[in-house]
Formats: sequence, C-alpha cells, structure tokens
Amino acid sequence: MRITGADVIVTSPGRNFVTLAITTDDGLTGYGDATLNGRELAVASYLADHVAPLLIGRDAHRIEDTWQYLYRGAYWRRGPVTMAAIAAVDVALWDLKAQVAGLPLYQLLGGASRSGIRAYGHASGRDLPELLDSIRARREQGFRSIRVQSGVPGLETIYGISDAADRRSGDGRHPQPPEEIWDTQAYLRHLPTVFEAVRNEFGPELPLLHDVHHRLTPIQAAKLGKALEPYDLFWLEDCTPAENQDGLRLVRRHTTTPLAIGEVFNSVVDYQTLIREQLIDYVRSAVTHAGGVTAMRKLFDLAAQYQIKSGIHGPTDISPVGMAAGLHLDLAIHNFGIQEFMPHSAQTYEVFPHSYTFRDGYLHPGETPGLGVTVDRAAAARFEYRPAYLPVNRLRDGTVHDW
Ligand code: GCO
Ligand code: MG
Repeated sequence: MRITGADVIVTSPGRNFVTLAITTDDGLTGYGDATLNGRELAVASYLADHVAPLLIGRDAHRIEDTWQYLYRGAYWRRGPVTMAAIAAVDVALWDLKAQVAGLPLYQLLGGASRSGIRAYGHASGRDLPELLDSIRARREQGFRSIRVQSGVPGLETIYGISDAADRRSGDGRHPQPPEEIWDTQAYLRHLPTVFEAVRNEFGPELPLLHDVHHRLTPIQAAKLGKALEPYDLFWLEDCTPAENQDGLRLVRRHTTTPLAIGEVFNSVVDYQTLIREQLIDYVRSAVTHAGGVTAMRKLFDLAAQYQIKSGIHGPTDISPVGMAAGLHLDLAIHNFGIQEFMPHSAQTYEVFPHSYTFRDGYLHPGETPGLGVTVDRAAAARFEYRPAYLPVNRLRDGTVHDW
C-alpha cells in the first residue's frame, strides 16, 4: 500500500482544525489531527511544506519506521509543532492499517480491555449558584465525573469559566489574545470553599476534578493540594508549570491529592522524572500533540510500570479525529484512568462524521474499521480559517503570568 497523496485540510466549523488526509494507491484515505490551538498554521505549513513531500511513494504500512524517519530524520527534535505534525501522520497511518484489516483500531492495539471509557465533563460558574447549575446540567447529560472550575471574587474573567470571555467577543474566536487579570492569593483563599459547597450539595461519591492551569508555584500548589484533601478530588491538574519536573517533588511531599500533568507536553522525555519518581498519578498528553498512537503507547507502557494511569486531554480544540484516536487507546490499554470529553458543536460534527458514542457517562469508539472518523470535504470548505488566540494572564501589577 503506497502513499499517493497527503493533503492538509484547514477548516473552522466554530473553531479551527487542521487535519491530514493520507491517500493510498488502494484508494483508501486515513486521517490524522494536527490541531495546535492558536498556532494552527505553523503545523499546516510543517506538514504541507516539509512532511507531505517525504510521504509520497512510502509504504503506508511502515508506521514505526515512518515515525522514526520523521522524528530522527528532521534532526530538530520534539516541540509542539513537530510532534503535532508527526502525530497526524502516525494516526492517519494507523487509520489506514485498521481499515485494511477491516477492524476498528482498538483491535490492532490489543483489543478491548474494558466495555466503556469513563469520561469527565466540564462544569463552571462565575459564582456558586451558576456552578451548581452547571454541575447539574452535566449530570443530566450523562456525565458521572465532573471537572469543577469557579470564578474568584474580585477577578473579572478567568479562562474556562462559563465562557465569560467568549460572551464578550461573540463566538469566542479572538483575533488578538484577550488579557485576563490573575490573583493567586484570592484564588487560594476561595477555591477550598467552592469544593466544600460542591461536596455538601452532591455528596461524597461524585468524582470531582480541578484544573489549576499551571498558575501556581510548587509551594502554592502544595498548599492547595493539602487544603483540598478533605474534598477527595479525583485529580488536581497542572498545579504548577511542569517543565520544572523537579518542582513536583515538593508538591508531592506535602499532599496526597492525586496529580495529573502533561497536556502541554509533547514527548515521553518530558515525563521522565515525573514518572520514574512517581510524582504524578495521571499522564495528560493528547494523541494530537504528543506524536500519535505510536508515541502514546510507549508513554502509557512506561507509566504502567509505576501504576500511573492515563487521562488523555480531550478539550474541543482536539478534533473528532484526535478524539477518536484517544478513544481507541483508552479502550485497549490496561492502565486507563479517565478521558476528558467535551462534546463538539453541531457544525464540527457536520465536518467530521464519526462512529464514537457517549452514553451514560461512557464513551466508545464504535466498530467502524479504522478510526471511525472521516472528513466531509465539502462541509469543511464552507468554514474558512480565522485566526483565533488563547488569552494571556497578567498579575494585578501587569506582570505576565502562567495560565
Ligand atoms: C483542559 C485544558 C484546555 C486547554 C486548551 C488549550 O484541561 O481541557 O486545560 O482547556 O486550555 O486545550 O488549547
Ligand atoms: Mg487542562
């Protein structure tokens, strides 16, 4: 099976997505997600200008070899742009191989290790009543595990809270990065009171998660983890910027709140200290950003030796193609933990017809051979790319802050 084409599809059905379509002389098409939120066109160019010309004529079955060829062959290693491009090729090749086999991808990864994939959804509110309503709404949609994000008194907008910033700008696509003001002390004082109220309302059993979004120093993160222990979180995510892997030793010494890290990582190397020293409990990479199915399997296998589980990143900036790739892995690996899942818009689903389903809190990739996601090229062409930026955080004195 020879590769005859590698097209980059850029589309914006409500938000921007970059998809690689690899075609073969057998007449098959495999898809891979290459979406890097806010920096999409860099990956589109990397693929179209530097990767696609190398793919034509290659044997589409040689997935590992192609991965190594693109990773080692470029000389310049790792980085979000490179690894998203490699991921797109890798996932498209897995899609093709599974289509040829006539099997859903998870069968090629060892078959199902469970009957469904436990998913968590996002709830948020600018204040407590809005947050409690949001949790109720998610539960009605079938979610059995909930990520809880709350506004903080005195802070006008916080990324991820009730999309307050989105309401300001219309559809949430910002032509320039919006700026938000952050106050760590106000957040640290407020957040434990939110979890206390949520536990009082919903009882001890509902699995609750929280995303700190890299905003704390290690000692602040340690303090928060400790303060949240009475509320028994499923995980505390990105409690401190984890490129300082050593910083997690300090957090770990102080708290038993489980820790999840890795959505901004793009290779297993980024996790070496975190995994070997068991400083985290869940690895958060997205298939789309960390080199595809081939690389993610190696990450999960390393993590498994240390009883660390998966928690694949699944916000709506991962396309349905990237989501499906994650679901096949989730179903197959032994050390599955939980999957993040925020349903896409109707427009996005129109562009990406898919076989995966969400029922009663559980996802399933479906039984369609391959990934089970295609691209409706005519629908994709109707939604033109529009530059869209993520926000930037500043402290009250104007200093740029982690977010
Ligand atoms: C999450 C994330 C996302 C990211 C987003 C950036 O846990 O879902 O933190 O909301 O901020 O993917 O593009
Ligand atoms: Mg996150």
